[in-house]
Amino acid sequence: MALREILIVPDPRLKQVSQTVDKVDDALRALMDDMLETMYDAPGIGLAAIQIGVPKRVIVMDIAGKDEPKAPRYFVNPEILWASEETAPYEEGCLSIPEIYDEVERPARVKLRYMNYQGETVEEDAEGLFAVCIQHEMDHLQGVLFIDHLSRLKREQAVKKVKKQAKAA
Ligand code: K1U
Ligand code: ZN
Repeated sequence: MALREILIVPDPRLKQVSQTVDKVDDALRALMDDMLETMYDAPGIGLAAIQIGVPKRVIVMDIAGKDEPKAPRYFVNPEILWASEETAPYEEGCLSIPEIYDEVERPARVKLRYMNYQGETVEEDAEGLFAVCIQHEMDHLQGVLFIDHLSRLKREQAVKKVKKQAKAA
């Protein structure tokens, strides 16, 4: 397993649309292992492959609380089959947009289909933080960042702040 570098805005690779995965094989599992290690190290609760520069439709996640055992999850070629009309707000963050947090409104519940670490197709309902995180990560697969859901002013301010942090580092 290896730690990978997380891309930071305004890296243009973050705007790429990721490609469908053909099959879950050992090479893909090695990528998912690296992603999980990188996510835990950051630390974060989710990571899309494009955030480490790999344009594949792959997501890792662990939304277990800090006093709970680790609960890694893997999503290959995730699809949203259904989204609730009811929405819910959540103060989101992103490892590619360090130190910026803002409220995003998304469907409160979604029904998903994806392939897991073993390559099995799974259908599952998501709500709460799971629903927020999977929608945030699936946006990454389309080249969409949570700041794209904010006003142009807030988005530009966020990118400016991140650029300033990078210069100061
Ligand atoms: O960059 C990412 O996509 C990961 C992102 C996921 C996310 C967080 C909040 C709402 C939606 C999606 C993060 O993990 S940001 C860091 C974070 O939320 C966190 C870090 C340490 C402990 C708990 C949370
Ligand atoms: Zn993100």
